[in-house]
Amino acid sequence: MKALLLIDLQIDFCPGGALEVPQGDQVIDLANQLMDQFELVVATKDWHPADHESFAANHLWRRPGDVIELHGLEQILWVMHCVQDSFGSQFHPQLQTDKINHIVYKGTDKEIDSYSGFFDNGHRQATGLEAYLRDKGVTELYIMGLATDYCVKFSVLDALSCGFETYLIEDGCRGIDLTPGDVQAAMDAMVQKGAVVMQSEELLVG
Ligand code: VGL
Ligand code: ZN
Repeated sequence: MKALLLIDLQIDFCPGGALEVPQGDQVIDLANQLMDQFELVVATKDWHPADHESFAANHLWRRPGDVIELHGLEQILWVMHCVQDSFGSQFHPQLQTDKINHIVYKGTDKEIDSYSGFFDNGHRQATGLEAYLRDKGVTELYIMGLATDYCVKFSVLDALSCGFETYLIEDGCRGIDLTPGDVQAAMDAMVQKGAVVMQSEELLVG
């Protein structure tokens, strides 16, 4: 059984959003097309409380991009984004959400960030995504979304360590590249751990 996993296709990660990923909106149409090719579609939502400690605004004198130690983990500070129930936390308005079977919420604990859709950044708590996929009999995961160098990367790495056959749909992803080269390094890291990089057309033809 195969499933499509859409990572964080939310307004805040698209141009005009709080934490915009360049060209993030360009993958929405692709997601809509790909969803028709899958029996099971799961989407993640970055879903932070307003007092989340990954937000620079919640630390005196800190600015976005600063790196701090947060409860024992290195943490990049971000602008406030994807606050639970806020406008920016919604899926991109063009995303055909009726085709999504299940939504996984992550980053809900204010003390720890969660780039991956599977576990928080300290691997302390599971989101329930792995259990859900196993229950559905999923063995192959096709992953796309935002952002390549954060939430896509860590979701792919966790998918691999959970034992899923993991495909990264490259043209369905866009990255932040906070430091130029981050996206390439993320791609290399995913491939090195066993992810298969592919293009959407390989799923759309035929
Ligand atoms: C993300 C930074 C902070 C992402 C989420 O979706 O890649 N990046 N929160
Ligand atoms: Zn976040």
